[in-house]
Amino acid sequence: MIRTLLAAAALVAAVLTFARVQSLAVDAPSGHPAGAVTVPIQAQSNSGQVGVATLTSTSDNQTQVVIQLTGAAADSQEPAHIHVGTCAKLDPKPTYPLTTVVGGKSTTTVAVPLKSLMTGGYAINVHQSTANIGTYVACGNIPAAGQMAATPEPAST
Ligand SMILES: [Cu+2]
Repeated sequence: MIRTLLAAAALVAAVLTFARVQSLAVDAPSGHPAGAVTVPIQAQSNSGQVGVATLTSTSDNQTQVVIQLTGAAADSQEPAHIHVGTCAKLDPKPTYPLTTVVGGKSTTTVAVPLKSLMTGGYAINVHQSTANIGTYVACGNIPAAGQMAATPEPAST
């Protein structure tokens, strides 16, 4: 009888311990980064400049933004920012400055988590030059997280 009770108590303890471990596992931050998002960049002002911006979550929860445009002159220097709004309706005041796009390329680490940018309320835009800052030559809307298609796992071969 005592032996049965002890066995039962041990079983309960084991179940509780297991439940606690499971709970901790759920509560702990997952080690997985938020991943990467590719934002298509479309030409504006008949610039002919198109490409992509790749947003990647860094290990310290910032966001690396890599812009790659074709159609930009090799010696072009084009200011770029993340703005509030969409390409159709942009707040002209930049929110997060990006490294100037030189010859179509720019890499910046922005001190904001990727998920905070993925609200559907931000766009990346590229200006013709410092002198012509009011002329937008390219723009892409950062999608809301809920709009992202799930990235399929690579098929095993
Ligand atoms: Cu801007």
